[in-house]
Amino acid sequence: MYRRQILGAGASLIATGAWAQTSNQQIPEAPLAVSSHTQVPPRPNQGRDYNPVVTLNGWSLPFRMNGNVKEFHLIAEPVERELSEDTVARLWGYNGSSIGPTIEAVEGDRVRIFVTNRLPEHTSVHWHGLILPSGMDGVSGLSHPGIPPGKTFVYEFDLTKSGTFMYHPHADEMVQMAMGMMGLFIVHPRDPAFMPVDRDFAFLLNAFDLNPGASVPRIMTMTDFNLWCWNSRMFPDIDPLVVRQGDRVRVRVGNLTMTNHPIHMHGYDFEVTGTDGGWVRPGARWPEVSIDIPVGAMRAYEFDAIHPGDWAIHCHKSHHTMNAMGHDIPTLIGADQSRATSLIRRHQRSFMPMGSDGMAEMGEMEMPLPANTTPMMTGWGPHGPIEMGGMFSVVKVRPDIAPDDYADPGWYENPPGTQAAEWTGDMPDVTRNTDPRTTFTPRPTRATNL
Ligand SMILES: [Cu+2]
Repeated sequence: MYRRQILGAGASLIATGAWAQTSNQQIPEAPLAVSSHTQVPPRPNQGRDYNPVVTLNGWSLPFRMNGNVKEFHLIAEPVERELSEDTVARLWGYNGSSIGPTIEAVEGDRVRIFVTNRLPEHTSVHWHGLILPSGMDGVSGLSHPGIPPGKTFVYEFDLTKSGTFMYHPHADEMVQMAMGMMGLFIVHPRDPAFMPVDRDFAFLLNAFDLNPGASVPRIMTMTDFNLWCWNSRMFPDIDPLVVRQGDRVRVRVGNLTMTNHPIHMHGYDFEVTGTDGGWVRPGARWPEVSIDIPVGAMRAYEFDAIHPGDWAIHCHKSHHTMNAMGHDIPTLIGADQSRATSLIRRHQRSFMPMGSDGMAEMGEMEMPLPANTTPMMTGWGPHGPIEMGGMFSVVKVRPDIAPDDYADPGWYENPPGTQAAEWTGDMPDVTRNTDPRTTFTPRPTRATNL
């Protein structure tokens, strides 16, 4: 049935002339995702050579060469996605996954992308940031009619520049993006010597409003989402960014949520080298340790991975490194809950008062949770609970990693004398400043013993 549908759609496209030169060929296969773990793509064995990107907890869409044209096949369809090992969401995506597979091609390529719609409503694909003919821009109703359910449309254009781009529907956009429809589109430079890197990571920031126990996101939410994801995956199950010490590393981040995300990486300063508008010239780059990713924008940054260790990388909005949480809970820091606890326990014996001393206990406690949700603060490191969630992962830099190895090397062992530890000597007197006015510290005099 499905094969008949796509052949039928292909025949109608031939009639328009858009696909005339390949009319005797079938639409390329549409591979499906089988896993929520990072699948490192192989180097291309046809077409121009490039160094593939590593899509965190994602994959790259295989293509075929048809003459000089690189052909891909996307299928827009309902998917099931493990947002974490404890939370499965019923989303809409592409080729079995949300986010959809990353499309990788090379500057100068001509691409032909078949899009089959298996959703219950029409869709379209907008190629965010790419320079292309107006009729290929994927705004339903404006660029072309929406792709009806069961039909296949074909997009075809030349890739005129390299860079970091993305794709998403421009049809019933609020619903289709809230349901997880989006993917990365990476165009590699034609000249492999242009800004080469050893490791090239990519992820999209996306968010869902999914109540604990539910599996279909609420689609009407404007800003108060409760699950903050990278590539439809959240901590503690976002794969680490595994790096060999000394590698030149690029990280590409795009934002398809409804708020900005300051992405902060520990251990390094880095330079912003690209946006979805293009590459930043060397003289215009500046150092950062956090890079704000505005809504609907992409950034690429680079660094030389000279410092070994386990380095946190996360959104700096602290509510975005949390999993499902109620936002209406009162602050109980300093509150005496003993009387309320005894009253509540008359009706619910297992009631546990929490929050009087802060929320860190949430990170250690293994409380019974409803099915299909992930703890708000979670994850265990080598030294205890990490108390994070959502948009958090770890950059793992190690000297002894093979060039194409991305397997998790485990936790970093800090060399002796390089880890903070308890002070067990005498405690000096603590100086307190009780004067609300600015206090000037006198310059040290020459007599000060250096
Ligand atoms: Cu954020």
